[in-house]
Amino acid sequence: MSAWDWEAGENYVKDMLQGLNLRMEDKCRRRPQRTGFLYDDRMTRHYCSWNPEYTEIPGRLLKSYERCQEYGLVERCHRVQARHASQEEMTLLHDEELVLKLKETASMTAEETKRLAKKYDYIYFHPDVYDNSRLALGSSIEMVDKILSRQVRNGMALVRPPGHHAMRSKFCGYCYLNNVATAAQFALDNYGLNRVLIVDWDVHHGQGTQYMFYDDPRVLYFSIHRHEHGVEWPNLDESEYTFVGDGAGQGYNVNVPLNVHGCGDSDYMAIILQVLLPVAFEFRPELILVSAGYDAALGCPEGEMQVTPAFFAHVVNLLSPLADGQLCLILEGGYCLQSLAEGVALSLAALLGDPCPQLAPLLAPCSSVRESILNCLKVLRCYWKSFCYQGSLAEDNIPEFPSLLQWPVTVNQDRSSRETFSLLEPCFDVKQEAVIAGYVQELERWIANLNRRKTNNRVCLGFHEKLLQHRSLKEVNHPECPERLTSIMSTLERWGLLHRCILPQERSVTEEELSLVHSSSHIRRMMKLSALDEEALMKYPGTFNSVFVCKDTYAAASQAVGTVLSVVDAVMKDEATSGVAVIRPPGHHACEGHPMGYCIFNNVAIAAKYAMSKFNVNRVLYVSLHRFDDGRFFPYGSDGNMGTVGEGSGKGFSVNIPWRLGRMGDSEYIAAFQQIILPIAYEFCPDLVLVSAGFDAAREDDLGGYKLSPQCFALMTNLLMGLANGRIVLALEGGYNQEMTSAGLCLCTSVLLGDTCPPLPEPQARPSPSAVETMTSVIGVQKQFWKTLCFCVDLPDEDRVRNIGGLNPNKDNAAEEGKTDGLSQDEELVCHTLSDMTVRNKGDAKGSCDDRAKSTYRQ
Ligand code: Q9C
Ligand code: ZN
Repeated sequence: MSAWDWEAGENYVKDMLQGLNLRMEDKCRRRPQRTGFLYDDRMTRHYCSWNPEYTEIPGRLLKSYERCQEYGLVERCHRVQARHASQEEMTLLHDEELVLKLKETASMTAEETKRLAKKYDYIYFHPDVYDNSRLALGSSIEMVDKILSRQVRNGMALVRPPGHHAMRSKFCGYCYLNNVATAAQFALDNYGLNRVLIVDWDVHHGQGTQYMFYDDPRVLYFSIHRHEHGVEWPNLDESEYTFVGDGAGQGYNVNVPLNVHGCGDSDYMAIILQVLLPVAFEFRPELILVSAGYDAALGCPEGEMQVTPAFFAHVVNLLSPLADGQLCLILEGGYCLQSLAEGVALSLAALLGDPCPQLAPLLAPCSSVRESILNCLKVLRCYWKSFCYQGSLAEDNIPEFPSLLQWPVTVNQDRSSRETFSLLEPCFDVKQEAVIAGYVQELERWIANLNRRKTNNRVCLGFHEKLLQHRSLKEVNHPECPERLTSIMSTLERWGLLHRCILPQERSVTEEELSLVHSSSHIRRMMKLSALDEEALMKYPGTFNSVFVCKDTYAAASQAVGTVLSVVDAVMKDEATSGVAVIRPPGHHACEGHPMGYCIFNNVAIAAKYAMSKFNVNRVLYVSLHRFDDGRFFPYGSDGNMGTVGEGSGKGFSVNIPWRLGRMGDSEYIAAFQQIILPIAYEFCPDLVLVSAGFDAAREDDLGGYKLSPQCFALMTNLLMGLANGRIVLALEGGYNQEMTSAGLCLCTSVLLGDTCPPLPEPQARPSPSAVETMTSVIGVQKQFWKTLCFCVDLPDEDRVRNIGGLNPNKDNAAEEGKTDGLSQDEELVCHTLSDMTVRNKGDAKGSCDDRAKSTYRQ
């Protein structure tokens, strides 16, 4: 629906809600969704007999499997049986001759295979290579089949040999048959899929996979790889960012070449947030295949990178709301046994929905990676409308990175050295050996310090009858009514979510706890309400802005605080992974000395101070997305503007995203998460995430006037779940359309319980121009505090890019018209309304403050 038509809109919303209800009620009848896991020790048989130590060794599979068992993950998975690929499957993407040749190697002598191997780049043969290649390929297809036939939600296949370097008629780089590419083709052919995303996080460029779908828009290939301007293997021009696809496939091949080694989580996360997520959300894949190599991980001699094993779990979490959760990891490279095994195990844990181990506070990406990212955006922004945060560079301006005005220059490799048999050469020199030894030490420390957070219960859900007693005496139909909570509770029950949660210890709140935020005069005044008669109560709040009270107001408001504190207790004591407080009155407008905007006590602010004093964490980051309309929307004035960034030592720890002009929807909120909230949050590295979970930005909410879908709230929750080791607590704030609020909060709870994030009802559109302007202005204000916000720079415009060198001259048809539906639909101002979803994060002292000072761009 491009233009909002209220009548169609209402029907649409009804249908959507009905669909949601059916889906959710159906879901609780079904068995919980499982994670598929495939390991078969037959695939450990082959090795390089000329150099048995040589990197691609059987121990890779064994160690990975052992680590998954040590973490108790294997028994939680649904075991999928390995199987051989059929002849037909092997030739889906490969020449028959190639398959035949591979088959023949099984009966060749060692001398014969050695001669054959010399014709290829980094290839050895072994009598079992053919059988294992068939097993690896068949197993990859089998896992995809299990996922697409909905027998499992997602899965991981531990296979050898790897596949992504294998080409139609050439073996390459330890790969014989291309497992991931063939599995994608299988999905297209057998399930009629139209959109498959391949994420290749192996440190090498999966050129085999790239070639297979280079002109096919149904398969989006995304790869981050070591390149060093072509000096690094496989030394191909085609690994450059300028290779964006051909014909109908233009824009559907995304290469992010790394031109330095030593890249770590900060570099990789910048690529994920700036390049992968925008494209992936816009593409809306029906299936995600991951070429899951772990050779970018700390300690791997092939990659010489420094990605921590936990990073891969975060990528799994960030991708999991897409494709209805259908995510399939297929092993590729990874040659440091410890970091490989750890990376595999933590990825599998993430597929199972375990909280992601916390990453160290992110720094700015190094300048070379920043340059690579900007070069990618330069060539991709004509295909993907999500890339809209970079302006266009004036003709006579020199960019920070001159390469933005140049075509990439690939260092020409002397390929003559390849004539000798590559597998007999050492893979790295003495100097590199020392570096890697250092990385391995660091890795060992990292693994020793890792404590995987394990709780038996996923969600602690707080609610109390007393919360229903607060009500407006004057307006029976006041939107902030007790039915808001009863409607939520009954939906939780109907959707089968309630019994899956644990309940917190019942508790009230002490005056001391209230005074963490509020003045004693305010507390006393609220206490004394119970002594007033009805007439006095009706008149009472006259002096306050949008406040009503009754004689039970104090009881309810203090119970609301008590409930959220008890949920925080449960989460901080690891009795539950995360929490939800179904509470009212809401809190986030309440000030130190007075109530405001339906709020009596500030639930979330008290929870933040409480967690600081009781659990010894001492920094709070406040992030708020809200309707602002230049100060003309409640609560008015400039406090909510983007220039309000905190004071004193708190400077930079308040982040306001003040929307103006038009009705914001899913696209704008998702964009703000990708562009602003996630980078800042990963840089801040909170130990607890508190969400002021208001649902009045949802569509059909008369007070908010925005149009978010309930699904979008679940998505935002899912994106935040990677932070703080999964310690996230949602506290209800506004939300005055009861159906929307119930659906929204229940979907959030469902996601916290480990269910798949429901798909968004509409495709991602380009965020409205006013939202883009707001976001770039916010980034402009905040970038002095947060080093990860370093991508709002001007890029050469399309004509200029085209003139630089011959990139796809006929790409115009691929660029789609952007949807710009924000401006035309300015809403009337609605007074005395609340509309926002705020996020408050809390972190500890040893966090990033010092680091941030140091974190200018690394070399
Ligand atoms: N120093 C996979 O990861 N080694 N294949 C190049 C350059 C070849 C990698 C050594 C690496 C092949 C699946
Ligand atoms: Zn690799």
